[in-house]
Amino acid sequence: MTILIADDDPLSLRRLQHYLTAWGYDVICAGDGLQAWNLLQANDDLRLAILDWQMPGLDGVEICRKLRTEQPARFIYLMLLTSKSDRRDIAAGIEAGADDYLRKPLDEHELAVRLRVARRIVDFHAELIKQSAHDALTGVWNRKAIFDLLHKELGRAARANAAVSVVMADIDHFKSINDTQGHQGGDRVLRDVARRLAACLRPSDAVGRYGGEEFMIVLPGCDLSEAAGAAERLRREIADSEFGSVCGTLQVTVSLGAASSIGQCFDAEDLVREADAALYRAKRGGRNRVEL
Ligand code: GH3
Ligand code: MG
Ligand code: MG
Ligand code: MG
Repeated sequence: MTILIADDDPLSLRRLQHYLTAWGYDVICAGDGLQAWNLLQANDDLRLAILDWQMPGLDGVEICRKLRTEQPARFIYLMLLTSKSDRRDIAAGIEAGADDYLRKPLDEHELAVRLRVARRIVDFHAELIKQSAHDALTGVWNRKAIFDLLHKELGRAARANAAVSVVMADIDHFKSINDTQGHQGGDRVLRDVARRLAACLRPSDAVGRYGGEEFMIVLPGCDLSEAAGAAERLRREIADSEFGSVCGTLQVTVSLGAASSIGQCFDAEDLVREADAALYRAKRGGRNRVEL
């Protein structure tokens, strides 16, 4: 975990850095408030910052207030570092958006226990974020998360004049799998299919559960023929696998439809609609196949 620390007093900064690195944290240092602000903007995945109250340019309280008002949806745990002990000052710091404060001169034990509180909240938040983006049954991205990802990739691709492809994959005759295996057996097949699809993809690709037994795969940088190749690889992986069930092994197949954004200004919904139409053709054409 990375912590941003900001203090205009080099000695105090070095002391804080010393403790934190000794406890295994990665530390980013800022020597004044403006530098701290710029580092906060450049590293939007920072989850914890310790900011000296009094710094030239932008002070710690101003940073807290600016972050909370300008980026209210951003999660970051903020600790103020201060020699102020007046209760009204402390309350003002917390009112500005700080989560906690540390008194100067820094006490090692107090730092350790307050950091423990911070970690509990930061880790809990990270777990909530993770759960809210993943499908509980299969562990792949959920529908909202995979759509968000597609929006992001399309934006990036438009700026870089690159392609993004979408593959929709739907398990064939899944209702009869449920009918013969029971709902729990069907769930197991869903989990296995998701795992195998994910294992077949490159790290830059992503798979999400679009609905019931339908998966959406986002392939950044892939044109339509590369997407067709990827979809065929996925089809074969599922068709060639043996799926465990209570009564021996089970054959499962998927039908897939692919569409690509290249050369056209598709928005996410259009692209998914295209891929869905191709999937429909794959079903009509006999299932266990890929259509474009
Ligand atoms: P096709 O080849 O045309 O896709 O036929 P199908 O039977 O796969 O498609 P259909 O849409 O008719 O049925 C999908 C079934 O998936 C119906 C629904 O009960 C089941 N299903 C949806 N979500 C879940 C789930 O989370 N667990 C289980 N076990 N079944 C689910
Ligand atoms: Mg200072
Ligand atoms: Mg189906
Ligand atoms: Mg379906």
